[in-house]
Amino acid sequence: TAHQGMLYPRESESRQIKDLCGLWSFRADKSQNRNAGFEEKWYEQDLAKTGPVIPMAVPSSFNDVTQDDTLRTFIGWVWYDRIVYVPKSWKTEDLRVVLRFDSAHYNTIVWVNGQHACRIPSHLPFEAQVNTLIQYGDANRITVAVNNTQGNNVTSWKTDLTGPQYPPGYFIQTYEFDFFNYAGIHRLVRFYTTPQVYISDISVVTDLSPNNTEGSLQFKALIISPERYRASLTMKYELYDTNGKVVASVSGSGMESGVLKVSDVKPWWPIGLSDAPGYLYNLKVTVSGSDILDVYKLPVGFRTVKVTSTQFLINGKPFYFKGFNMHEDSEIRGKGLDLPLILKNFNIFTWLGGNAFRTSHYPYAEEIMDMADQLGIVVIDECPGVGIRSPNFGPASLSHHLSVMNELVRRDKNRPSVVMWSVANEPKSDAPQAEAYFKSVINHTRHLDPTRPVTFVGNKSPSTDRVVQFVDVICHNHYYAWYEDSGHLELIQLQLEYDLREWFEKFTKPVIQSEYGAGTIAGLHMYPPVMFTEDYQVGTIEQYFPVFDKLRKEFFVGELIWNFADFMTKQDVKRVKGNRKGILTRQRQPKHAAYALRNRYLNLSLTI
Ligand code: GCB
Repeated sequence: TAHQGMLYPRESESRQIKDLCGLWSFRADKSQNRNAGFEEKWYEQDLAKTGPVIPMAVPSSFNDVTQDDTLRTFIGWVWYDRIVYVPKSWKTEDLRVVLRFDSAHYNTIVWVNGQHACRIPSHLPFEAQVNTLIQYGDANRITVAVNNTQGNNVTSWKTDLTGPQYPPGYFIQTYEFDFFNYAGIHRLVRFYTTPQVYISDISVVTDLSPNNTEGSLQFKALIISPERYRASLTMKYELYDTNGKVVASVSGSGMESGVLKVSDVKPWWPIGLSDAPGYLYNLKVTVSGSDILDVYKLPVGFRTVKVTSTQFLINGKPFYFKGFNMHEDSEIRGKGLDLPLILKNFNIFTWLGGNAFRTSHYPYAEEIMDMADQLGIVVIDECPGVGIRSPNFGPASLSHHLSVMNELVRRDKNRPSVVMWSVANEPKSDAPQAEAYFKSVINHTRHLDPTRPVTFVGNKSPSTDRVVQFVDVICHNHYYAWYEDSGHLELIQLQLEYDLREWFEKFTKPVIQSEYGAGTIAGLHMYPPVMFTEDYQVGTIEQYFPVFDKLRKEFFVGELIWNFADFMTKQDVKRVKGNRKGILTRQRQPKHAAYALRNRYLNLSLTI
């Protein structure tokens, strides 16, 4: 059942939601061994009674909210709690009450009224049924402990560095990935209810006739029900168009799978390929006994994805990715969900003429994915495996990786925007152990979802790489005239064309330039261009374009610039208050390169 359940909480005739976001009480456990919270059982009473607390916003990263540097760089457990009233009306045998966290970074433990509710390692949604833990019509205390240190697959957590240069009990965490290790309760926290008989999961797979006029939707639902109801359940599946008209429906007793056919279907098209991109139907699933029991409405889009040796086809048409790598990152809230920011990002995105992004380097909030579905923006959905290298090709890391893929596919499998899975970013894919490791991860992902291509995003060369042989599309990162041949813009075209051709010639698979760019401090200018000026960023990307255009006619299917916006990183001599390769500043204002890219993207026809 790893691939089932955890549908996004949606209100319906049968489901209610109670939002638990807002200000919570908060404390970082700065005790010498970082373990006082567990030893003193802070979850057994109000956090404020066990020591001083500060208010903390949920959702938000905690790091940048205060003026306290020891909190910005804190390593270990932070504790949150709040009191919440649960309505008396929820006390009925017919109702399940579920406590849901959309995401917290990383290892998270939750208690309700001092009793353990759930524990989860990272990033993706987690939930627990809490009926027996709550007091109805009364106050309830929810306590959450979150730890920002990570398993040994990406970072190391060094404790008690000794020697004259460190104070006693000194902690540092080193990590290789190039974004700040923001932590906290990053996404929404809610109670939601379902009936005891409930729709736990729905999976859909769509298909289109060759001329895209007829659509079929295969569905599979997982209905959970107490034994006594099971024989008498009837399921109804109705497909609504955007005018609220039912265009197909089917029902039957105990029916958990089937097919809906739509003639004259409106396919889900990427932006730029149709006047009505991102067309979504609503699949309404109703479970009834003698009465209606549960109702869930799932947005669905009809589209197909197929990869040939030279093309990426959406609905049978060659698709060219023109877009961005992004990050969930902004001032003050760090990685915390922020709806105005999400809207601003998408408004800039469409203003720039983009049609695709990669969720570098972890799964993004479901609210972001919803927008991509609605706007017709194409997504490469990446799991949080950054820089995997030895010693992390072992069985423990592999099994963790497979279960993260289960969770990611479970969460995003029904999204038309998601056209490809990325299982990792820049692993050491030339290491001998990488071969068997990634063969397993990629095969596993294909098995979970046979309808979408699978890739990883790499930075090795065709002669040394051992993993590209398993992927459907080659995603290649390279920073010509930046990390090597620094300053030599005149080399980009030659090197880029040589590399891209070499990839294609060896593997005969379509190629995407999945990262390229140049660090740029907004406002710095110099001509002829030098590194870190806006002129150099424009000069860089302008060297890539002619090669992209030339190879598009052959096997090249997309360009994703690094990065949409500047973002925070750990402190490093190569970083100036974060990574400055954004074509926008961190405040989402355009650098000169944004205009250059906009000019290209708006004028680039999608068909060759
Ligand atoms: C990369 C990484 C990305 C970095 C970027 C850079 O290859 O995938 O996480 O931020 O390069 O700017 O160095």
